Amino acid sequence: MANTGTITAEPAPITLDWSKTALVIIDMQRDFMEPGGFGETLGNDVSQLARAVQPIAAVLAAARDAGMLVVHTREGHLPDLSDAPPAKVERGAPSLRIGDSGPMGRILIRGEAGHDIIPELTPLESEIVIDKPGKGAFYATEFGDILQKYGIENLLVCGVTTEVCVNTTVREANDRGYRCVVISDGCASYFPEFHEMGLKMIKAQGGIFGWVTDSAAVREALAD
Ligand code: TIU
Repeated sequence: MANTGTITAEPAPITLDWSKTALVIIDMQRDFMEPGGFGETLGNDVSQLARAVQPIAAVLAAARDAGMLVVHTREGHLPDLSDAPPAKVERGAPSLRIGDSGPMGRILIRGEAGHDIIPELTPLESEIVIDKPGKGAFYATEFGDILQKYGIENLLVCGVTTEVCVNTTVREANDRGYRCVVISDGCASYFPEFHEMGLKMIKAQGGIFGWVTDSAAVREALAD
């Protein structure tokens, strides 16, 4: 594999040094993807997210083959809820609140079955897993330090949901100087229109937050 590759993307193609690039997979957890988890307690149709799994699995396999740094994130809270702001726990009228017991254990709590990454995308022992209490991967985590340690300048970003944790993380990363390339078919939302607009917001105005590509274009660039 060449050290650099050019990904077809919008608003323009982007050439990346693979040794300075990480694949970041956001919150592909049972709590968002499966019935009985946090996503469904908020009133969402979780089946909307399934379409992102296969494209992510394909990019993950290619990234592993290429020896790329892979980072998985998980949204969730400590069992005593000490890292869960009341403003988050008390929000809205969910069927179960964060910390309540559900069919996959306590909702959005670290160590519970619902907090696990789905089996199709289980991290390898060698891969990094960032546990985050917020929507963005940088807030109150070691994510920034780890990217710096590995000399990362570019992020290939996918996961769920497009307009919430993916967009928040991309905005945080963009302000910190990372080039973010978002994999459109590797993201999904409970609201298809938010998915579409969430991607448009990233690539508009000459790529105000980053670039948008798809899983086939990433695999093609990695295979070159
Ligand atoms: N509700 C929703 O769309 N998303 C979240 O609460 N978290 C993530 O996006 N991971």
